[in-house]
Amino acid sequence: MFKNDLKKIEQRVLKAIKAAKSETDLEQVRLQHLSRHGELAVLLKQLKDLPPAEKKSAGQAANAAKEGIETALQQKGLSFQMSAGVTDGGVDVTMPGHSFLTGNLHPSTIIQQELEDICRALGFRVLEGPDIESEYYNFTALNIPADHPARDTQDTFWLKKEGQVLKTHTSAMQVRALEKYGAPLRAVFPGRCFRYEATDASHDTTFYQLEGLMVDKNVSITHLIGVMKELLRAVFGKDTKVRQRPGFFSFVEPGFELDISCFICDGEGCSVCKRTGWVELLPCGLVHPEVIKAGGLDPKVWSGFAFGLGLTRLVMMKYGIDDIRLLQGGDLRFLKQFG
Ligand code: FA5
Repeated sequence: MFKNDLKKIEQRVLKAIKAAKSETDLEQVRLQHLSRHGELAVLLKQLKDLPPAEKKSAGQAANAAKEGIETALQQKGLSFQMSAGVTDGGVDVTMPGHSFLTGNLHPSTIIQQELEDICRALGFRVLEGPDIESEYYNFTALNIPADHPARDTQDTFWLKKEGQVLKTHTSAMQVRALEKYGAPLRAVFPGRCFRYEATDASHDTTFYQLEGLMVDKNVSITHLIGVMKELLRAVFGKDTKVRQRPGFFSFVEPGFELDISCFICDGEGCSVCKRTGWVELLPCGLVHPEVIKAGGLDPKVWSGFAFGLGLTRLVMMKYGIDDIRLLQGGDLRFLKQFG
């Protein structure tokens, strides 16, 4: 009996809600059916007099009916508000929202962070150096003699202030780090480098390198090759085709150039690899005793390896970017594809 009455009232109220043509109508329905003296309230008062066996399920049915009615009221109310917004100059809630321009990381930053994580896992600490560097740390401390062509204005942006340059390579951090932390040391220095040179598909005047330096007792080429292989495998997710050639840098002895097979053309030859199929990526070698000395350490006790990874070139290989200049071009259509 109770449930039958409840059902009838519920149907009546839902019908009235449906038929309401305005918010005033809706309010009328609310007052008439749902106020303290409305028929629903009157019926609910009978709940307490029901036999105990019926009370529980009757109570549940009453709650469900109340919830159904409240939801219907809310929805109908919302539909009035929405159509009012569309027609009376208020907020049109059916309009698509404004899209906000959100930034994303630059591909070089993404790869730099990835490399930093890999190096940390190999026990290297990450250090940063200044962009404006002294001639001493950039050249002299690295055993680069005063008449070395690398100091030539062709390659270096000299600053007006005597003895100051825009860092030409991250190797400039080697002696700074040795002076500060001593040995044993395992550190990487990501950083921006600047060179006064003509640009092409694989050369820019500003680019990034990631330098690695390990100084300890009895460090050998085996350590160097092991770390290089691990680094490349972690970056590319597979063994990468590499070739090793002798390379000359005043601050390493012996020195090597580690090239990787060009990812842009699959080693076939393109403008990025200058038709050779190989990209110069990872020059490295054993730290020259003069550098160890400049760092305040005894080269008879300490030895080490260093590498200077071409981070920007690595970004090109990883993402298949065939012109380095795109990376600094500031074109959002290009930059938005990453991150
Ligand atoms: C150096 O800068 C040495 N400091 C590397 C080094 C470190 C050797 C430690 C030994 C031990 P290099 O000038 O070859 O070397 O540059 C290193 C890498 O930086 C290159 O292989 C290349 O990947 C990248 N690179 C050099 N010049 C440019 C440029 N203009 N634009 C983009 N990438 C460049």
